[in-house]
Amino acid sequence: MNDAPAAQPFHPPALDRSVQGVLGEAVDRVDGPAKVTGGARYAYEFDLPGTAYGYVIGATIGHGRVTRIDAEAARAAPGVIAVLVDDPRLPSDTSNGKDDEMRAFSRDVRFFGQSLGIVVADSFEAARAAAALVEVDYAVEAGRFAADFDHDVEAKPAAAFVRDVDIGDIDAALAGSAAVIDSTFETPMHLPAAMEPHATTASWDGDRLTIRSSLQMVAGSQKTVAATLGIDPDKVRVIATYVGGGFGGKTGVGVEVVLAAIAAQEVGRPVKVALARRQTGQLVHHRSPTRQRLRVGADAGGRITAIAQEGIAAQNDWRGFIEPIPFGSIPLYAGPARRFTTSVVRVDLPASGAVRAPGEAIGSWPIESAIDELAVELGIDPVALRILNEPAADPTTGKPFSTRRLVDCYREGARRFGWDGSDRTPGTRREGEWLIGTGMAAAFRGNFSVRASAKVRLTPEGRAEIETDLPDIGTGTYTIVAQVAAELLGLPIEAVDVRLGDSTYPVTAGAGGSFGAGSAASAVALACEELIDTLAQRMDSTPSDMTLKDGHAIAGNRRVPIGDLARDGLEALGKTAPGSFVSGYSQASHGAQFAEVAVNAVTGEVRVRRMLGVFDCGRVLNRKTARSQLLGGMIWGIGSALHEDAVVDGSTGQFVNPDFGEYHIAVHADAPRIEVHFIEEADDVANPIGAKAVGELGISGAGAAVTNAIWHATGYRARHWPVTVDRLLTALPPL
Ligand code: MCN
Ligand code: MOS
Repeated sequence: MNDAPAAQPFHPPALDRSVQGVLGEAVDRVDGPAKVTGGARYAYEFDLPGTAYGYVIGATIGHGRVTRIDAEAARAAPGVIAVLVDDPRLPSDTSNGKDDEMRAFSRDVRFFGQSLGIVVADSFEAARAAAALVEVDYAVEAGRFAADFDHDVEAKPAAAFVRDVDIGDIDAALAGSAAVIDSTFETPMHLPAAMEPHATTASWDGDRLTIRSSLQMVAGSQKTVAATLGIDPDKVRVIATYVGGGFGGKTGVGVEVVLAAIAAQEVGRPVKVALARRQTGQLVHHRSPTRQRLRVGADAGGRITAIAQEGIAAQNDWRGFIEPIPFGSIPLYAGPARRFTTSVVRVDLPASGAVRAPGEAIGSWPIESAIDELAVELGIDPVALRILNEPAADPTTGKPFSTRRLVDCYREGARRFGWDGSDRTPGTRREGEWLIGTGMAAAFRGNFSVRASAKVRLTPEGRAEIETDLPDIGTGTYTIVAQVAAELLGLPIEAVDVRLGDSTYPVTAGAGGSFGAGSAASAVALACEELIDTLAQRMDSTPSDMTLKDGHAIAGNRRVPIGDLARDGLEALGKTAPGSFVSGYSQASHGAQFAEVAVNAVTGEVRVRRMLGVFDCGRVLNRKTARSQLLGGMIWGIGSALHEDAVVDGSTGQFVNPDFGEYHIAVHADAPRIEVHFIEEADDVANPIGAKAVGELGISGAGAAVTNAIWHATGYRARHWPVTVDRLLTALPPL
């Protein structure tokens, strides 16, 4: 295999020749039956012989020092096997040199709930009960438990993933503009709140560790666990066969994974650890709160003259991540004067980190609100204003777009939704008590080209077996990987077996950044290309003269079962890597979001009545699972606009509402009729299979469409998410 990144986009020719007809189709999830019948086993469901249960002991102050720990009562509690808190043999620093939330036994408390150790018992309940008996005294120190956006703002933080943009003279351009918007927005903390708990079963066989865990990234997690424990990565096997959601919160490994491994070694038995729901607020990263100032200027005709998005995020002193607030805005609109900045304020809280669509999920709201405000100011239809300011090339870097069908998304969306942008006067449509409004916004998510590899094996039985370490976190990986192989090798989908999420399988970058599907599907396609070459040789033919269909190879007048051609078991390893050409392009997924809301003029209750999105995400691998991804994102958009708000107690640094009882997300009753449509154009720059990001696209712009619709219904311009009744009620027009 040639590992050098290609200098030209490579489009596997088999993609254009294949006739099986499954790729892109709305194929049911191949793992669906296992999931609904309970056959799919998740990390906490492995019952290895002798398994013990661990419970993380959390600090009950937000900042300070532990002065005394007394675990005697806990050790004497029923069912307790061990309490690991004050044993000199324990590693003194598991922070890995950089991640303080990985500190398992530290006496320096940096945030509420930080691990002080672990109780191991013969049941979860016994471990949890005993953890409550551990006596801890503290020297409490004052902490910064709220993001103070007015003081000590650090510009250009070194860790920022998007570099600041400063082109032209913003102030002068705004001063000379016919219309100017200058608005400030605040977004709260969001929790990734995956349904499956953060859970791990750890077991040792001699010096070999196996971690069965709920993780988005297998190879990366293997490295982190090994580095944290100071052992060779080859001695660590990570298995994540089924993952019940992660939403960014499982992109790294949490301290409970390391604690499970240490505890299993200590007690000489497998140990399972799951975080209780309330612990996830403390031991899993959250989406940073932000303040964002938007300034946009335009000439009288509506052409943007200046655009600035200046954001401030919050982060603790150690985590090397800064919410990339303007990431998606940078390439979005034309305009000569441009300024996009990310600053940070420091807090004494658990880390903020990547939560579904870091950057766009919260950055898309202010910019899409400001564009809506500008349209009102100019008296131009917001759809027309966006089309008018659609750039021909990346307006910041000048690079060509790989593929960009945003204008088609606007037009198709407006047509299907029945958008009428002619009268945007707010508060004019009423149905009894209800004020009705419509709103729209752009959706965009930067697309990443990353490395991935996958093995495809053809068996004498005419089946294909695929292995890759990319997990399926609810996205549909099992299904799309099977579809690619079935399509290219001409096999019924039932003849493909997919094995995922194991560090013994070929490496991918994991399920993150919405790069999982495109990269892994490309690796599978490249492996299939190689197998097709061999099959063609064995048919004394060429790939272009051979047809693969329904388990047979057909060339000339011969039709041979593929299993017969693979009698010795054919195998190929496909590897994709971003070509050297990738850096010459600006690439993203796009979309247009439309929403209709009804706001009760008496109570302030908001009901989203319908939503519609049209999306450009390159080749669609599976219309059903892609649609589900976009639906899920759009529903999160509703939750962002109306419900989600993680609250921290300003006196203790404790999350007040980290469980599903109190952290309100959009649920079924909040999700209206939602339509998803695609504008499909394969993007050969993105990756060989031409598939762009889907997982994080649907959330982008969705909340903005909702709040723009609320403005149209009521005249209330939201400046704080979520738009709760108390915020809206005082701003409603008179009855
Ligand atoms: N897909 C498609 N056509 C494409 C791209 C994707 O049909 N061109 C479909 C496939 O079904 C694929 C899925 O969309 O499995 C997601 O693909 P992709 O956009 O590549 O995203 P990843 O596989 O990298 O998954 C991670 C992504 C991220 S970063 C977050 S956060 C997120 C998301 O997916 N978390 C999720 N969607 C989630 N969905 C569920 N159910 N649970 C989560 O935790
Ligand atoms: Mo997604 S936040 O990149 O896991």
